Amino acid sequence: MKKSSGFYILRDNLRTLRDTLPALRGELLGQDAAGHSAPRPWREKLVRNVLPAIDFELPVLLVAICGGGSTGKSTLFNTLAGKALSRVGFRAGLTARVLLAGHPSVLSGPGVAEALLHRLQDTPVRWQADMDTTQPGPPLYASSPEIPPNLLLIDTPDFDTGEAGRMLNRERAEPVLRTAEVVLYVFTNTVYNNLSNTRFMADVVGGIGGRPTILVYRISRAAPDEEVLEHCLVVARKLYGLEGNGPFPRQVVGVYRTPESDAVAEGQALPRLIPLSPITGERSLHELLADLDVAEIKRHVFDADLRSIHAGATVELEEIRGQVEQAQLYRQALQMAMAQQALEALQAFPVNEAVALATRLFLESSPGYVKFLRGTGRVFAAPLRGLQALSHKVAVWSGMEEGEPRAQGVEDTLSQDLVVAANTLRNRLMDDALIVQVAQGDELLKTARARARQPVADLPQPIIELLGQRAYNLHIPVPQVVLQEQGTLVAHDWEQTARILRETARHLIGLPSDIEAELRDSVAEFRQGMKWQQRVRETFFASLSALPPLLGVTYTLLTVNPVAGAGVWIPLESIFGLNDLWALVSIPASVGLSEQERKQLEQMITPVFKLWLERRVAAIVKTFEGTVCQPILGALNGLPAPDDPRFAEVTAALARLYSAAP
Ligand SMILES: Nc1nc2c(ncn2[C@@H]2O[C@H](COP(=O)(O)OP(=O)(O)O)[C@@H](O)[C@H]2O)c(=O)[nH]1
Ligand SMILES: [Mg+2]
Repeated sequence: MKKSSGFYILRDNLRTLRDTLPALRGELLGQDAAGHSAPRPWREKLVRNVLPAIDFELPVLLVAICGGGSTGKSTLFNTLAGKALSRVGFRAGLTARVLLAGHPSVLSGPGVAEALLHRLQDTPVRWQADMDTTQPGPPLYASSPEIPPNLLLIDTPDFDTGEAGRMLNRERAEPVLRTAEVVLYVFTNTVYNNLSNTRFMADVVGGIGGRPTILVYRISRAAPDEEVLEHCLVVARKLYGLEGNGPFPRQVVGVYRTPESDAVAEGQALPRLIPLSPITGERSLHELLADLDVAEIKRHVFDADLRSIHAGATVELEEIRGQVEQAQLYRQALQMAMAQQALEALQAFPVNEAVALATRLFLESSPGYVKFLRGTGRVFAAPLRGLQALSHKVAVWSGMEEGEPRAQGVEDTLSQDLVVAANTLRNRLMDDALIVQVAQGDELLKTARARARQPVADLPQPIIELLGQRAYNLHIPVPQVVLQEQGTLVAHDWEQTARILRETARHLIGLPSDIEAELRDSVAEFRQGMKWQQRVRETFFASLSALPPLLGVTYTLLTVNPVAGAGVWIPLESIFGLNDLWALVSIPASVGLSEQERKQLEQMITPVFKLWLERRVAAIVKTFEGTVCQPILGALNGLPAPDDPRFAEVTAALARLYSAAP
């Protein structure tokens, strides 16, 4: 049973290669394109040569009995089958066609025989009577429980019988002999040294990398074993083209002698096979056949095919993996492009609300503020009401509450900017490479470099273009499936997208309520961290209350070195993996903040602003994903991921194929 497990491993590995790689390729190119692509030579070999001999529920070997005319092949065949399936007789060339016999569990229908003999012209037909074998025709098959289940036994026409000047039977026998995985060579004392026969046999057995052979030598009982063995050695070495003296070639797996017997000729007895040589041991032919290691023999027979399958499949696996990794890189670049485009759209967006929220939260938690208000006498006895009043004022700035009517213009500008950004994004997607700007240390840059370092044949590589000291343009090649979607991109429905973007713009204005709790925590944290000397002076709050309406914001991408000045620089590097991204919140000089106050303002605003921006960019990216980028994302989502378990399966299948076929 241990031996058959080797067969199942081989079979399953080959099935994995047959099914999994084309499946991955199909998902990668789209089934249509994959269906039209040229078949790979390694797959042709696998499907046409190797699998027909292996893709069975049970391990089966094709064992062909062959030899010259009237050597007793059919008699041996019948003996092993335990049935008179093949017609025997003294007439040379009596067997005129191929006859297969197998255990009923293997040969219940023509399927297995057909598959194993797929290289023959005719499909096998069921055997009816022993006379059938004397008439030319398609191969016959019959079942017999006596035959070991691990093999299909084949009786073949003589290869040395002539008829009308042609080796007619040889033509009938040769294809099946070349298909056979084990050869049982029967020869008699009269022909053992026959040059023509051994030449033909050498050609046949040596044909597929030297197939295993069992020798059956019919010779008089009078001949001593040593001499019989000597003859067999001569035949064996000739079969495998070995010169001079030496041991049996390793391909010879058994040697038997069978005595001439009138009882056999008269049909009164079965031929007796006597094991010779240590190779055979004491095993009967039946035992030896049942003992054959199917997987090992198949690996041996198909060695050349398995090697080229291994090589071809390895190349294809690497190609597919390369394409999948490239698609992954493209996906990441697309995320970045969407985020960048979202930021562009937000540039004209008033940041006041974010700053206003920060201010409000800060003030609400400030005992100093209460003191300040008290000092001015404004909230003398009613600090709470005063706080509420200020909250309202801030809320109005931020657009959370209706105060002065909010400028309709903001919404229009924003939705206009969003349409422009969406269009720019769409145009970027139509290019033959997706170009994104990144800074030194960006994850995407690292991934692109890694991909460029391991180029895959025929696959365009990412191009890394140095823009400035720390900035790069990445040209990310467009995956095949995305190229196929470019037609859909051209046909984009802008009216619908504009509608969705307008809706998005409406929701972007105002503060998302869910971030307030998060912000409150960060303000509390900020306060706790403040030292006595840094305690905010009351005047700071006074200035803050006048600040928000005066603030403006600009974003600067890839700014190398923000210079301190009238503005507040907010690093945004944690957002969407964008590096070296800064937002410059400009503060008019008239506000008159001291350096310390500016610093405090910066500390206060930074978390609010980051969160504010993050939520907005995320909302816009989501809209892009649902509109302009939708066809591309749909195509990308159908692709295998780099960590798809099937890659590991194929890799393991290849490793097991290789370790056994080094
Ligand atoms: N004397 C003798 N005759 C045999 C022996 N084996 C087969 N025969 C006879 O030889 C003739 C040819 O045998 P067959 O099995 O048809 O040979 P094939 O042409 O190789 O298939 C038949 O009449 C057999 O009965 C044997 O061991 N001794
Ligand atoms: Mg015969």
